Amino acid sequence: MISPSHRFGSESPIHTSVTEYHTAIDHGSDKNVVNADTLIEDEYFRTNPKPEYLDKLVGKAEKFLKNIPKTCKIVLLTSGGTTVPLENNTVRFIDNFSAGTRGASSAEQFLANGYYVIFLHREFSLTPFNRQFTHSATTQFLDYFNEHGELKQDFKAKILEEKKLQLKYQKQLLLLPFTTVNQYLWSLRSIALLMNNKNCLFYLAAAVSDFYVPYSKLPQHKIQSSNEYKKSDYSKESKSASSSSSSSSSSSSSSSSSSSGSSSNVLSSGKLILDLDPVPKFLRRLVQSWAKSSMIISFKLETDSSILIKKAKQALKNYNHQLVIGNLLQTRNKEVVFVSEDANIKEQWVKLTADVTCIEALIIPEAIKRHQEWIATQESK
Ligand code: 9Z3
Repeated sequence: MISPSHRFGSESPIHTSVTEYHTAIDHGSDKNVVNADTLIEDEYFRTNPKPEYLDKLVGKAEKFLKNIPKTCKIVLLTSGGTTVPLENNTVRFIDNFSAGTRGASSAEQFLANGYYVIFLHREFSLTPFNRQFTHSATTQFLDYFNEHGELKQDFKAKILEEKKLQLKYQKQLLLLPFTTVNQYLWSLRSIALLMNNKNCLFYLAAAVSDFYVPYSKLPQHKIQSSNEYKKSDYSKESKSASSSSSSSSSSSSSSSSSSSGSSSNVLSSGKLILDLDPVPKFLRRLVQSWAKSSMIISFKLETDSSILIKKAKQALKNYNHQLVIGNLLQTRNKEVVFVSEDANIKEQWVKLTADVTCIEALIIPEAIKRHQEWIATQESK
């Protein structure tokens, strides 16, 4: 890790991929356990802690939004996959597939079309203008430079091209990070509440987990494999450690994977059983309350082509928003399908052509056209 004195850049960045130790609680106690059946969207925020850095993130969003002229269009664009930590001091987590290509490339297109962009993205995933250089399978960072530290001629033209764009749009773009699904949800809600008007568009390309471990069931420490360290030994040791420590943090029985109320259970065979809760349906809350005056575009990701359109239609019916863009994992870079709330409009496939090699260059103009049409219908109401 780079120490603060060696950090590049002036402003201190928000880091989302670190554990927030202050939120560790005693999961050995049944009083913290929340019944998943009764967990609705609002209860989620009561029972899953607000990220420590959230106020700072919201402050950045407020400052960015304050400087945007009233008539300008703004998009909140989400990108990358969310993680689901299995432990509070997170060693293991479940991840959702997404490199962030769709999001980063879409952001570039929105900027080119005059939109202001809040880019809520998975920390360290692809970002606009950098994306072609930072995650290359063939070129590592230092490969861009010669032995004198100068940029190699081969890369100069492309880097300059992207650098110019980055500078051109720097005032139009705000990058905000998330890592866990909890951080994503808190950030989405907070930013949505600031953007609830018809000039704002929500373009939800992030791959958000459908399952998670509620905070009330999250083991504090690394889940122990039963073979290498028995729970009874662990409890004994951790009790004596906590009684000799001045800290009031509760480490006595919470860390074991098999403690009461925990989401994970290591069987005597060594198998790990995970018990995940469904993530409450936030899209409904976004559409009906947080950003009810804005247009919302969600993405539907499937791997089975026979259910894609059906699932996209189902999402529209369930959440009542304006547009679902469906895509298959296997062909997501080549084609997508627009499924709209208007039953009279048939699904519209958008596919790469011989002269357009970036699918987002086709998706975004169509999305913007629909946003304009939607604004016009809102104004005529
Ligand atoms: C998408 O479907 C995105 O297009 C991809 C982009 C994740 C496929 P990459 O970042 O991939 O270019 O590598 N995003 C939405 C995925 C998602 O979680 N959708 C939920 C669902 O399908 C609804 S919010 O149920």
